[in-house]
Amino acid sequence: MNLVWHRADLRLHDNPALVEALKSGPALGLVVLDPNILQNTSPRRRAWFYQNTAALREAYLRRGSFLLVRVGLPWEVLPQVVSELAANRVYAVRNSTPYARLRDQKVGEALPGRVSWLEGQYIQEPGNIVKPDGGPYTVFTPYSRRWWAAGAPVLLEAPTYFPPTPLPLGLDLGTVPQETPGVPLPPAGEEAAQRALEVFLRDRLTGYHQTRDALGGEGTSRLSCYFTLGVLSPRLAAQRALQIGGEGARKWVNELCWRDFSGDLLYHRPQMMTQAFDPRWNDLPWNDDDELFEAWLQGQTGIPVVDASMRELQATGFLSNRARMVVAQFAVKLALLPWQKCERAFRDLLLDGDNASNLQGWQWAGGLGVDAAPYFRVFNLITQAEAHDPSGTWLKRWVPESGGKPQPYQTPLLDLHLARKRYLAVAEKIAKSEPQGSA
Ligand code: FAD
Ligand code: IRF
Repeated sequence: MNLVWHRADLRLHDNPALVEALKSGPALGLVVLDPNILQNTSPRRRAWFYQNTAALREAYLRRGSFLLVRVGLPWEVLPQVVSELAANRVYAVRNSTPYARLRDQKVGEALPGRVSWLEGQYIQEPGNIVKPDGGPYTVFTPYSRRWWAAGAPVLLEAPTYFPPTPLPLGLDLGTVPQETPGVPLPPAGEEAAQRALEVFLRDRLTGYHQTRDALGGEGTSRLSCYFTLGVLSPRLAAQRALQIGGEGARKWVNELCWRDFSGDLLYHRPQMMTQAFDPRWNDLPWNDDDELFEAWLQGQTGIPVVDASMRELQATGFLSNRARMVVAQFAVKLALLPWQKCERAFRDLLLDGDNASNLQGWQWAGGLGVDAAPYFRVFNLITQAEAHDPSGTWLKRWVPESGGKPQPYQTPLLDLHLARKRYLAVAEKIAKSEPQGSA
């Protein structure tokens, strides 16, 4: 019997680890509740992970197999479970964050020669799309050209049936904890995710390229929380969209390419967890002001578009891409808040929070050297709201004090005009300074 160790692939469909494991007999699923991850995150995110683990357990049961749940450090837990069940091998979908790589190396050492790592978290695995000279890409557009040319990997069906699995007598399957999320969660599990995908494809894919920038996020799929935990296969999503085709579909799949690009950037540059992608930007005059940080985080700056965004995020765990860019750029370029602290707090609020995408998003919006984003681009926070929430409905919903108007509803905590000048003055100096070689 083999074990399928699920981490960021809480699904049975399009799961190469599962398909490989079933090639040589019965297979059991395993989720290891890892204190290194779970103690480091927020109730809403833990609750979302637990609910999707519970849904995966149901999916196994319906097909006549089981999902074991264990608590502890994976390099200690896996050898125990392997011997408890006399399992042959462990199969897992590869992950590529710095912690995942360290963890998986330790697990490999604890079970020498008995773990198989498969590709499946992304459409194109981090590290696979390289420049003609073999080096990694740092700019999105050339990366995306190669990505599109690489073609899509083959999709794998969910097994409809598992061979009967002999379980040791009295085996404890383990329990999935419950936690109060504090925000309403979307329906968990791969079936719910696939239904949400189909609804998006039917209703919004065709116009996606025109509606995706709305601050309220009504034009996009809201599938990110499923992709982050691998509840939905990005390969399936891309294939379904491209079957329908059109400009909207191409634009949408190009966003899945951004997801892959994010994974690739972090894979090649683990230091971007804490350092600016272009290290010259580490030298911005950061202002570790607790009051300003809290006001930003709680949506109390006095600037409607910033406050609406942060209040929506606090209340729902989701935020549109446009609003994410606005608040990240405000925090980095105008408030000069230490970006690492903001990135971390922001990720803990997001149901879709993901190391690679969040780091890429912060470093891109903050002009810290990711992609070719020009430093001198500083959003006008009034015209952003006018352009992307023209009716003011979204502003009014989250910041009723604003009456739906984009102008500050009280004296802002920051003089936007001065802040912009201050940033541009330093940024220009940094941009003209000698490149230190990218991080
Ligand atoms: P759609 O527009 O429907 O896009 C489809 C999918 O493509 C998304 O579900 C997502 O998986 C992927 N995607 C879309 N845009 C991006 C992007 N710019 N970068 C990477 N992947 C993308 N995305 C996360 O999944 N987790 C994060 O922690 C995260 N943090 C971000 C932080 C900042 C500051 C910024 C600017 C962006 C961040 N993003 C993050 C990217 C993007 O904002 C979200 O993926 C998107 O808004 C999710 O909504 P959706 O599912 O409706 O997206
Ligand atoms: N993966 C695990 O193996 N064990 C856990 O307890 C995990 N908890 C998580 C909680 C939240 C909020 C998210 C993801 C996980 N994951 C867990 C999946 C991780 O993304 C994956 O393990 C990755 O390899 C860690 I969001 O770097």
